[in-house]
Amino acid sequence: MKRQSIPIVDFLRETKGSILILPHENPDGDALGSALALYLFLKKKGKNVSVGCKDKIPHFLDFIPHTEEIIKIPNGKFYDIGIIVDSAGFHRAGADIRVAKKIRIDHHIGGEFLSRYDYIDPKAPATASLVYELILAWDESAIDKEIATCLYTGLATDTGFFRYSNTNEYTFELAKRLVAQGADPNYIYRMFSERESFNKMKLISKVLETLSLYEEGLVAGITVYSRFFKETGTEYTDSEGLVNYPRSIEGVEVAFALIEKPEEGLWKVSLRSKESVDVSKIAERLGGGGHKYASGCKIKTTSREKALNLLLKEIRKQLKFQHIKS
Ligand SMILES: [Mn+2]
Repeated sequence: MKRQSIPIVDFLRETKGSILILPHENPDGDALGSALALYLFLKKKGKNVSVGCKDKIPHFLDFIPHTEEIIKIPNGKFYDIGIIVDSAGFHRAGADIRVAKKIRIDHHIGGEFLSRYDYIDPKAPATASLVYELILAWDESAIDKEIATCLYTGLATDTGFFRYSNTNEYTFELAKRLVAQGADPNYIYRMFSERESFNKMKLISKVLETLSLYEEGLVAGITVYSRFFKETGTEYTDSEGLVNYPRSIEGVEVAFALIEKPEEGLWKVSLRSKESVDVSKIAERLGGGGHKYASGCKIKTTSREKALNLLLKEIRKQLKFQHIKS
């Protein structure tokens, strides 16, 4: 472990102001795990701290300790300090936030620089690992079973339970420490992965009907029409992770999910790659961002055909650029 001096630690140690911690909208395991771990730690340190989220906590993450204490934003309140975690910028909170000082803790490449207390490391396997380093630099003895569970959830979910390319010696070292500090790997895996609803299975079956291959099988995609949610009694958050189905096909280098959001007049795009293609480049050209292997963006049109064509054009460019396709 690194054990370095981290500017945000000294800043938070001194402050008496109110702190609002923010995961990104449609939060994933890393965003919520990181936010709640930092929240529990700062509370132990006697800080005036809250966690705010625009969205309802998805069922597969509701086991993370203290999710019931998350407040709904925007709430019109003013905070001295806003800390956004696992996000490229403050806009990712998806709500108007009134804070005097903005700070970012994140492992995405690029993004906004908000203050000299930002703690950003694109080499970190998860934002949870940065929160762990922050706590380590301040007071390791404060880590209890609940904080370890939050951090392990962030680390495990962002590494696909230790399968993705951000899984390395450091990832396991951190996991080992968190298990020693009380995180239960089997419990967290079961809670996250094995509590699917019957309705979600029905949604998956509808979505798989839309599965298509492009570019001689190098690209695979699915479409999640908003009517699917109504037809199966599911909701938008149930579309999380479906992009892993096209990704798992042999020979596929780029996988995508097109998710219809008619109320916003757009299609949300999730992009995944397996080995060589940098999908963050594709997402960036469409106004989004993320990591080499996992990125996302939004395409402003209600037409699925237009969204698909625009997306395929950018995917093709990236395949050519990286000489995956001649
Ligand atoms: Mn993350």
